Amino acid sequence: MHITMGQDEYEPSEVTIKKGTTVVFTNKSPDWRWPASNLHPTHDIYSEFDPKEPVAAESSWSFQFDKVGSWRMHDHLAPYITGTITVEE
Ligand SMILES: [Cu+2]
Repeated sequence: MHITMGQDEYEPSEVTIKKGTTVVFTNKSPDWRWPASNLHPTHDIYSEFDPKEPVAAESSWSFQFDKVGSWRMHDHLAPYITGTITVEE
């Protein structure tokens, strides 16, 4: 599964995956990106879903979703960019 981090949005911004799926977040914006669990700024709802550092332009960060649920996310450096990853059994 692949999500592009663009200038102003995730593409796609809503996805449904099976538990254990790895999602690759690729930064196609010219700026740093930082995908993370809500809530901003602590990312406590799914604290492992957080690269803990920025993702440079043209770079990627991968995360394996092992928890079933509907996980809202945002960009930590541009919190108006939001999305939802739903993880099913
Ligand atoms: Cu944040």
